[in-house]
Amino acid sequence: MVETRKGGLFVPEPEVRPGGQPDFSNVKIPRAGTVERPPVDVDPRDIRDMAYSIIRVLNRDGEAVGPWAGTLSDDELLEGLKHMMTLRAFDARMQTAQRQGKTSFYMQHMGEEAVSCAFRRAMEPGDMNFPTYRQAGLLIAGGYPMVDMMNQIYSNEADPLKGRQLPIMYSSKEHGFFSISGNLGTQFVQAVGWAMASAIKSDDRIAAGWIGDGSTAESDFHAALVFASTYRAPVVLNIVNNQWAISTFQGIARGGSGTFAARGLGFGLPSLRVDGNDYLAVHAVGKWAVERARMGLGATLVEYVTYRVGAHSTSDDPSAYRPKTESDNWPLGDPVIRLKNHLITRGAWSEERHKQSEAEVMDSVIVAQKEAEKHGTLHAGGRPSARDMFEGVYAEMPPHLRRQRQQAGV
Ligand SMILES: Cc1ncc(C[n+]2csc(CCOP(=O)(O)OP(=O)(O)O)c2C)c(N)n1
Ligand SMILES: [Mg+2]
Repeated sequence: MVETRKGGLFVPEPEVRPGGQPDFSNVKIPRAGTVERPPVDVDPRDIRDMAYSIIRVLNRDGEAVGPWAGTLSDDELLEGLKHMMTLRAFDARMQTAQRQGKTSFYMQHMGEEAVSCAFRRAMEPGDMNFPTYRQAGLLIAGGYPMVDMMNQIYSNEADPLKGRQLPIMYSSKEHGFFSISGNLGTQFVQAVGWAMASAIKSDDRIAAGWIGDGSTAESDFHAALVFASTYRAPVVLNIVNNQWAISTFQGIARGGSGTFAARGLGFGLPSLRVDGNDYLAVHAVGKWAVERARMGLGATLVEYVTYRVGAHSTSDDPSAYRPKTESDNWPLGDPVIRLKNHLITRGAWSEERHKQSEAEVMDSVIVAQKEAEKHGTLHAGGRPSARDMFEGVYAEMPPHLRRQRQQAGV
């Protein structure tokens, strides 16, 4: 790792900055199919080396190989491809909508679609995700209506959250998607707490917590691991390592631990790393961890190795801090193209069908967008009533809020 010194202090630095030649030679990538698949009741002490490897299923020829292959049928894979393509088209339209002033803010998932889309398919109804803003794929793959997502983004009169959340901070209890909190790291402690409550009630529902590479530097991450490991909470703890935390590279939060997964070793947690751009690998590892949790065997820490291709948000310009062509050099490729190629190799898909499907998916997103825009956008059309801001917190409204509502005249 490159380091600078400030007096006696060592400061990790990214290998390359804008203008430099992208270099991922430090990312060690094992061949697909080479990492073992232990039984779910394995003793975590016997698989410590998995925190330093990467579980991969899809090889360079688009074949599914090794012990983690075989969890999904052709139809399930085609569905997964459609979910990822939908998320990508959704992102493209909403990014443009933000530039057109229809919403104040948007965050894309480009390059990371497999992580949330495939993981969602490893869960069961009743399980609960505690997501960040980078997991809208959980909703899309979980069948949540796109129109409702757009209504939320536009804060319009049909916004299910009535304008009370930042755009993209969705919430749907029915779809196992806990209200997104902008305060990163909270997702981990809340997921562990929810999972502990489920276990206390002898329920078999499990939780999944989500955190980014950068946010693992928050105290909440470490506190969550204490409770998750001590009480063997039925939770899957997902770290999405997309290499960047806005403009801060992953080496700062990772520090001397070698990998993010390795953070779990000191807690005695099974700690796996997986190719986050490999839909099949994400699904297989998700299934393994979910099953472990559901069987009462405790928490699993999973690091998804991926890359944030787009800007952090509509308020960010990555060309200020990383080479423009860095994403082209990312060695794990594009999750959509890799699954497409795999399906072609299986004889279940073709380039022509893919092109046609791309157009159909985009059409369905545009139809949803037109429907949502009938209910208004940020500066035009219907908006939530000011009265809504007084609702939804207290079962019985306390007197001071009633007074404020009267003063507001709503
Ligand atoms: C507790 C907290 N501190 C700081 C922020 C501001 N913030 C928003 S996103 C972000 C970067 C997060 O990076 P990472 O955890 O890697 O997630 P990614 O955006 O890459 O998915 C920061 C610092 C925040 N939202 N919450
Ligand atoms: Mg990140």
